[in-house]
Amino acid sequence: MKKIFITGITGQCGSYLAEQLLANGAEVHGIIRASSSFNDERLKNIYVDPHILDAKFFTYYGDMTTGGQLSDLLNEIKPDAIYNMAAQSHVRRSFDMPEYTGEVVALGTVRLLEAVRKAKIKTKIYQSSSSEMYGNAPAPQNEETPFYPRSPYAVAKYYAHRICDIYREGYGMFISCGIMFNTESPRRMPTMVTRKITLAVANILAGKQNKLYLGNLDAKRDWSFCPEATMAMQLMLEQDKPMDIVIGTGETHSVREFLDEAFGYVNLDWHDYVEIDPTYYRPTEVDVLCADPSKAKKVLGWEAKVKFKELVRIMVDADRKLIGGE
Ligand code: F7E
Repeated sequence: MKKIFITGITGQCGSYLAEQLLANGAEVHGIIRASSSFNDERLKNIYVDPHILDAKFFTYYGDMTTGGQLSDLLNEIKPDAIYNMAAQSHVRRSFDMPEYTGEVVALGTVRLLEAVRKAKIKTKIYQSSSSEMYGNAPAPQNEETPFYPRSPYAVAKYYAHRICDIYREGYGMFISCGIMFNTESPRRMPTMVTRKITLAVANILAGKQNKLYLGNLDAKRDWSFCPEATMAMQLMLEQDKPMDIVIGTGETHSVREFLDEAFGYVNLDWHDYVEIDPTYYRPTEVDVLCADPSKAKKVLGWEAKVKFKELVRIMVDADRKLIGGE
């Protein structure tokens, strides 16, 4: 049985990954940040009491801002594979918390790599890199496109991406980086633009909200369905050699188009509800992200099946069910 260690297991992608790995018979271990409020809502489908005999799911309190505990845990668990999904992943917020973002995203990654190196564990590592690292490099972006990070988050992800490359080459470690374009689902954080919109649609229909305040509607993103993207991550670690691979749909759509699709689906006109609040603008914005996922198709045989329209509908339907008042 494979033992897997996941950082960021309480996040959107981390929780799907844990579910899929458990379903495939793996033993899954993950760290959860200590907090006075519950932050493990996304794990409710897979939680089991660790005392039961055949328990295969274990969580520990831990944080990417402290290295010693990561070392202790890895020495104890000795995982066959590690998925580094932990991040302060909100780009706008990274401008308000640049130091903390660097601490978790950049230094957190090197702490993890050092813990593995010092423990001398033979393990495969998956690093969640981000398409934000491309900044305004012309679309479509692929593995050869140069990076121009434009936010504290993106530059921290860039550090993490490069340090993985250095450890891979310098120490012969198996580290694969998925350059992930935006991944969305009903588990998306409600402050990310897609979920903010689909929750607003549900709340408006239920008579609980009458305005939606947004920032830049012209930005274009390549939005894929998170549980499909997490399958690609697993395929990356099934390869014989480590590599970097772009994961996305190959389509790009603006925030405005997302509004058209989400509100149009329930016969509402978003112009009646949306107002612009400049506080949501970013000091430096990334205009167009669009994956060229040809390497993923060629090497992993992976291709996004859920495309834009279906994704929007999945999210609207889920939020209507959540909010009620259908
Ligand atoms: O913004 C615009 C905003 O916050 C998308 C993270 O997973 O993907 C994600 O980063 C676009 C931006 O995601 C609002 O200016 C307009 O252009 O949903 P988002 P993101 O910044 O693309 C990458 C790949 C990651 O790695 C990140 O971790 O939408 N926008 N109005 C808004 N965005 C937000 N959040 N809120 C608004 O009101």
